Amino acid sequence: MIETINSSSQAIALEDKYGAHNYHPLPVVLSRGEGVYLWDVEGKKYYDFLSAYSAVNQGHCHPRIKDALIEQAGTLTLTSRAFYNDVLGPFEKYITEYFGFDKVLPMNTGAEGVETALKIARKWGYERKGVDENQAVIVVAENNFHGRTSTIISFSSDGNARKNFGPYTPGFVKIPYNDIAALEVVLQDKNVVAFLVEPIQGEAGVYTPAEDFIRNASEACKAKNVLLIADEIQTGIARTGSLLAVCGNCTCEGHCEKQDTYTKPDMLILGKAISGGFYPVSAVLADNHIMDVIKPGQHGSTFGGNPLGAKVAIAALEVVRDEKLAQNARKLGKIFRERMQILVEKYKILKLVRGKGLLNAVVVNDSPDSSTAWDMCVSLKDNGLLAKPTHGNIIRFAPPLVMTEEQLHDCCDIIEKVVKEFEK
Ligand code: IF1
Repeated sequence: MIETINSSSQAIALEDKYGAHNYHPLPVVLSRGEGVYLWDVEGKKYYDFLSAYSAVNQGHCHPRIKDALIEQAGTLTLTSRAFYNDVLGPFEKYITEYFGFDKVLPMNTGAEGVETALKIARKWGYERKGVDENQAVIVVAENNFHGRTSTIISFSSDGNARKNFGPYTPGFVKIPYNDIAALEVVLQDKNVVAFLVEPIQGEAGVYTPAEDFIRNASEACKAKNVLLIADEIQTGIARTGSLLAVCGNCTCEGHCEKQDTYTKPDMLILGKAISGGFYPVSAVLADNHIMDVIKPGQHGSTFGGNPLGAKVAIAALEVVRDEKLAQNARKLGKIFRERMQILVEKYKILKLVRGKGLLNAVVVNDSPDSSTAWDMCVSLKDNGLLAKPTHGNIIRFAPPLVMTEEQLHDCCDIIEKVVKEFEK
């Protein structure tokens, strides 16, 4: 029998009993979403300040993306790549022009996108750079987050994400994030084929590097014939106030390659918001000299490039451009950090605020082992705002990018009220 959910506690009990315990959710059970709002089973309304980890930048249930999904769902959903379909080609043209690359390889989840990029980089290393078989090395940053496959957790710094999942995939070296000198040292190894990096580290607590970090990393890699792979699964699609974090200070919602601000990675990994939260779609973008190392039978996925996901992704990207979400994220992000900075100065319980666009974090002035940030998030929830702590004492604030200025001020008032409560 399928149970009808009448209360939050009933839903929580079901998940607790029948679901694997691989998450520790905030005790709220959501049943509806629209724009920046979510509603729980009891009908209480919340501002969403997580955006499904930046997957719903366009807001919940965006009508334009919903229409695209419904129309395609009644037409053709999946063919596999054993045959062509009439949506994939137009999607591939659209997304490659949108981001300025020759080709795209479509997958489903973010982790699959990362795996795809790692495989392409290794193959490129052997076939184009001339690295000896099985000797390829990929450089990653400490405290990275790139997903949860066996290979990806092999180079994680997070003990909890790694422990007892070995043996680990070899071929990765770790350097401190935001450390060009350390990068230059490891690039001396001629077996290095790529540097995989988040332009801002999300999971690490929205750790923003020096302004010129990606630019300098790109130049260092170029000098050694090493591929720069940007994981923009979380930072991309207007989240940080530009179409991509690698766009730097450019606020246009499209591919413009303004030389003074844009750093073009050799491979770009996208996921999450390229489908606006409707359907898992991820993508790896690269130019021909890299992407062409992949031949039939060497990589793929049953669902990757399916017409339903492709239609949804086109609509989701159109929304980003037409609604000028990068500009809005930039404008609102500034206001948010200004308002949080006032709180940081006024209340001892807050240590600092950092971030870019609408990807921000507030560090709570307590030990990472304390429950303060969690308790604050529970109180925020009670006051109608949903956010989630990370690394114990950090609260990430990432609302949908369709938020208005008035709504943002309303949210900052809620946060201030809760901070005041905890100051006592
Ligand atoms: C979870 C954080 C966010 C990502 C980057 C790849 C992936 C992610 C830069 C993999 C995924 C997620 C997954 C999520 C928690 C989460 C997260 F808290 F870990 F840092 F977003 F803030 N690269 N990030 O951020 O994408 O395979 O999940 O589609 O529950 O594990 P995926």
